[in-house]
Amino acid sequence: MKEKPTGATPLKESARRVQEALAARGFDFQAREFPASTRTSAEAAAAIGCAVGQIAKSLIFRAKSTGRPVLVIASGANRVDEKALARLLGEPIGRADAEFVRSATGFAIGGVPPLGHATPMVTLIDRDLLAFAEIWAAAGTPNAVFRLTPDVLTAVTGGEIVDIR
Ligand code: 5CA
Repeated sequence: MKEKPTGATPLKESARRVQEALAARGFDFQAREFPASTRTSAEAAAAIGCAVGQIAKSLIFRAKSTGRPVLVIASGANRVDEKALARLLGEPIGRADAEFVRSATGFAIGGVPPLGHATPMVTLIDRDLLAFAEIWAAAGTPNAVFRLTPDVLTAVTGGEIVDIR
């Protein structure tokens, strides 16, 4: 049992912000903090004991014409096709750097959650995530995740379901 007992330590401020964003949408969930890293999809899946495809990774891209941030919530098993993404958005896109991720979301890479960001942004959800009964997303820190369903993910993010791999 790698998980810390519930309530053993107070949640980090970043994780608490995610929990509050969910609570504000009427969803009661428990962020789970692990002693092991959940920084990457593979590490998160190993710590949780789930399939890597069940990890909902929150990736930030930067649209090159408008400069707007774009959130893609992808299955941990998938690589995002940037050309397909550019076609969907109607402008070229690139990967955001660490600084852009931090300013757009308010969170550091490795802990970016699918909601509760500093700036609301266009959100696209990988259709492959819908195949799972349960999925896991980052909860604001590189050690915290929370479990949810694809339906809840869609509801709380207002994301559009697309084919992005
Ligand atoms: N907590 C885990 C599982 S939910 C997590 O956040 N995974 S993740 O895949 O969503 O976040 C890591 C992602 O951050 C990588 O897939 C990669 O796209 C991005 N990333 C990592 N390093 C950098 C970097 N130096 N610049 C820009 N993006 C980066």
